[in-house]
Amino acid sequence: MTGPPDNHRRRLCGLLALGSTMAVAHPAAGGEAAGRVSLQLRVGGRVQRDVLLTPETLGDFAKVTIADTPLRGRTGDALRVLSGYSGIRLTDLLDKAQIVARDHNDLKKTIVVATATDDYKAVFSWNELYNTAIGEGVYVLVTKEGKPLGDEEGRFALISLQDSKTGPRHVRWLADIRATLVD
Ligand SMILES: Nc1nc2c(c(=O)[nH]1)N[C@H]1C(S)=C(S)[C@@H](COP(=O)(O)O)O[C@H]1N2
Ligand SMILES: [Mo]
Repeated sequence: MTGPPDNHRRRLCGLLALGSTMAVAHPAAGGEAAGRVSLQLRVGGRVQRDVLLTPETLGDFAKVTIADTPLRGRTGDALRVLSGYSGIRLTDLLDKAQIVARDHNDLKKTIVVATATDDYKAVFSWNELYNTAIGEGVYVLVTKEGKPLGDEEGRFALISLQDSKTGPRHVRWLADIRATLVD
């Protein structure tokens, strides 16, 4: 009576171990992240000066502790909870870069596009960022548990905390933030 139950137990343990690994690993932690990890972030476009960030040069920007935030997909499905992050307010970065406004109404037709290395994009308007509560909740995530973000998110990611569906504007592998004047 030793053979089959032992085998069975071993197989069961294997499955349990596999299950628990899958529960903690992010879907993008494996092959999908290869070559996509954003090592730096450029803030540019229609600005006075480009701002270049690396994990070593977060410099004078204030790092804020981000409260636990449920990540919800486009259809409202609960994906996971973001926790342990710190971030820099997107408007702090834009203030440093200084969006160019030549005409009195230029800012009102300025959009800010956040782009990842896989070309995933999230779009904000100047009014949304500087003239609504949503803007107060848009952060570039820079650390998790006090360390640089892991490969599954790139060293930089973006989140819009006030969105009802936080998934779509959670930009992993964030590499570029660009101010643009719409036509
Ligand atoms: N760079 C990048 N970020 C992305 C995506 C993507 O394909 N590429 N997918 C988005 C979508 S559709 C959702 S719902 C969330 C899911 O969050 P998670 O994949 O980090 O769990 O990530 C978003 N961020
Ligand atoms: Mo999504």
